[in-house]
Amino acid sequence: MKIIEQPLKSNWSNLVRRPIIKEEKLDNAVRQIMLDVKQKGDLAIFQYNAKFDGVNLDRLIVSPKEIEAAILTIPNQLKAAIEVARKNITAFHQSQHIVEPIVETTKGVKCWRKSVAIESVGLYIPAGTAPLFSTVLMLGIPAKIAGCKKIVLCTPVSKSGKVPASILYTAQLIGVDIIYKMGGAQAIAGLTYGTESIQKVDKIFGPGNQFVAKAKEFAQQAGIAIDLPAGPSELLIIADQTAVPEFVAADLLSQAEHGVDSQVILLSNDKVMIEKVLAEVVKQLVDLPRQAIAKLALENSKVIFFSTLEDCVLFSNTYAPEHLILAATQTENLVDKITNAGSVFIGNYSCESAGDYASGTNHTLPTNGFAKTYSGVSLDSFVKKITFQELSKEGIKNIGEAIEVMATEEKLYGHKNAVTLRLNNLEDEENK
Ligand code: HSO
Ligand code: ZN
Repeated sequence: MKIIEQPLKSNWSNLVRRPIIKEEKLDNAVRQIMLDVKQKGDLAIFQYNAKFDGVNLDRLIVSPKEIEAAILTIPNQLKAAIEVARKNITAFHQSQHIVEPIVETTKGVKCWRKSVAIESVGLYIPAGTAPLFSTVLMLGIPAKIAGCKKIVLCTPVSKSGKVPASILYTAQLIGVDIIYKMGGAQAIAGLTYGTESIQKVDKIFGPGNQFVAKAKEFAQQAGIAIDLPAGPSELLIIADQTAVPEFVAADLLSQAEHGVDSQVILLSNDKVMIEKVLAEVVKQLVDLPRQAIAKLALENSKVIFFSTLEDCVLFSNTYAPEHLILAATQTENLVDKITNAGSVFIGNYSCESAGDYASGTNHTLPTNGFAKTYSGVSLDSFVKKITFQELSKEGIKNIGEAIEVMATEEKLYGHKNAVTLRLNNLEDEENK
């Protein structure tokens, strides 16, 4: 990992830049996949599944028998672990269900807002080198709490044609309606346009590789909502002299093992701490089964020394990390200064893995600097909020004149008339 000392503010914009992905080729390839699926439906999906995943299927939908068989293979210990996560994720997301009050803004003018579930949602679950069944919990639980009527899931399958048992188990546990065997851009295309066997959805959720992320962009252009613009996963750690080097190194590696394009960044105001953490990284890396991936990710990563913790937080705000760990004991002061981050882990015992799996917060978070403007997935992601208003006779009398004056100023006499007619009508009524 590259160590940088006290970089000048003028250089920060270079340091926060993420590796650039070559766009043009990707754009053309994904555009073609979207078009093929739109025109040829299931046939195109089967063909792309064969081409990219090397699997020849005769149906896309997972059968009830396959699900039953998968459930039987799940050990009790794993079931119990999933239950711990399910309970906490449910509790946290349930608490986001807030019924807003009816507000009488002026006597006779009542306004309120209600959350209504998005009708159908599609969850993309990456499989590949690591089947992320935890993402089924993170997306499926809030979808259920929100009351989405149709929840479908898609995930790529390997040559065996089987969906990992942990994904099937978790999907049935939280009540997913249909599971499709398809991944990559073709899966997003299927959810966007619908095919003979795939139901088109209103909103698509979930992380994925560059192809999936690009396809979600196209889906958006086709009028389907998406959760977040996705990019490779990131972790930034701010460690002071009270951090525990073993913990910090383990956290950096936990994120680095996700993919070769993962980014991990360590900021510290203590040079000795930096040395200890780096030594630990080398030590712990040897025992990681995914060390080849983690090593490559570490090559992209940075260690930066700042003389103050304030500068560490300022830099972090400029970087806007997906995950931020404050590996320190006196954290209150720092927490207040955080303005950009997807999810924050406070103190030496709050590892990112806790939020990745079981503490209750969502692990679908904004990457690539989008934490400056976007929030992670939550209950809100599965609803839209409709505003309502009801004006009584008294209400329109109270604000009518203001509307007339404003509409006149905008030269929109039609708008003004809609009020004037009612006010005149009320006056006639009163004079009878
Ligand atoms: N750190 C990942 C989520 C994840 N980790 C799933 C393990 N499984 C992106 O936030
Ligand atoms: Zn993770």
